[in-house]
Amino acid sequence: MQFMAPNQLEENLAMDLTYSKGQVLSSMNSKAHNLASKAFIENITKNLGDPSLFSGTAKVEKQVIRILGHLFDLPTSGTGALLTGGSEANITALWAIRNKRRGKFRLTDPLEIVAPESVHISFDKAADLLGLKLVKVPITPKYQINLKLAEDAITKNTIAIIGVAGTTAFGTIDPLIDLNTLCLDHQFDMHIDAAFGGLVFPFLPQSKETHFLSFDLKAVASITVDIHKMGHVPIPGGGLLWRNTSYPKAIQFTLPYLAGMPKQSTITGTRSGASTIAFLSLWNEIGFEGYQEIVNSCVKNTLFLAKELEKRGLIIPIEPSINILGAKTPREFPLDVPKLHKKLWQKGWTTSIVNGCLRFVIMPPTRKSKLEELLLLLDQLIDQQ
Ligand code: 0PR
Repeated sequence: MQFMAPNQLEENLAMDLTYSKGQVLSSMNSKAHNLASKAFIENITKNLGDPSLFSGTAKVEKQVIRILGHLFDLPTSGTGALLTGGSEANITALWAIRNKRRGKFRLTDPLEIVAPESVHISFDKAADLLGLKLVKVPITPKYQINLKLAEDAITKNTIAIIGVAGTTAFGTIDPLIDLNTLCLDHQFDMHIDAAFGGLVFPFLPQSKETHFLSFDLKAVASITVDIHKMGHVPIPGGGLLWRNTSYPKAIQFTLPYLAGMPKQSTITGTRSGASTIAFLSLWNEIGFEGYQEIVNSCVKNTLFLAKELEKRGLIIPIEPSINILGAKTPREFPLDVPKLHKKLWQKGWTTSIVNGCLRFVIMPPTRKSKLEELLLLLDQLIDQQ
């Protein structure tokens, strides 16, 4: 039986946009580094779900956890897992915190998580799946959690606070040191969603001093850090780091029918090791300095775009600290944000609209020369009005 005309598959795939041109500015994923793609393709059948068959790949996962952990001062007692992405990592993190903490509560107590309004939708999914109440706290004009309101939102049923390092909207980072103090005062956990920012902030100058994205903050139970975003490996690749083994143990299942009776603390059973291997081979090749170079060039290009947009009369409400930028059009501007967004898409440039701003995510294929092309197009669009 044939479900499609023979050439339909090619036709359908030809409809997709591609990252390599550097015109996709709406995505946190991008074209993977060539070295990572090569390693990925060579290892597509590796399964982290069966460590007795793939004991070498299991070792690679441990090494990747150590590398990622090193960026955030993960203690030697720390551990982690490589997952499908930030959503799975965030859901898994809350699953572990819920199971670890729920013993102290009656079954009927609705357990609560306090989070900034800026959190990714994966926390709404996690709360729904895990039967948790997600209490969202308003954010400040700088797009960070409002600390006073966060404190007010805490109840006797609160089990954790979420901090975001690199918000989906504008790449901002919550005041982690203050959130840590709040958590220590009330004796509950903190989870940091650094799905995007986790492989950005550690490579910026003075990052540790400014942001303290680190397990040195004693309330931090876990950190999400994706390798398929700023890690430049093919999808799917997410990472979750845990301060110690008590968290994965709280969600641990033994597989008695597999050789070696492996224990799993992950949602999925079969788990591709390809992106994990791709990350290690890329890291072995380019290392900390290589990542630093990529990150700093993305951030430099973002600041260049911000400055040029401002020159053209657009408003940048939040000074970008990483490679995500939001821009507004003032009332008198010839094009409003939805119109600009639409016209750019028609010309093959994808952006998104967040909080009334045109949002640009500047990934490695979008070089400065590409941004100059975009600015030229913008000038033409303005002239045409
Ligand atoms: N945490 C943060 C801070 C995120 O920004 C995202 C994804 C996640 C968690 C979830 O990660 P996964 O998508 O890996 O599960 N943020 C992007 C977003 O929702 C994901 C994305 C990527 C969307 C590429 C579109 C796209 O083309 O905007």
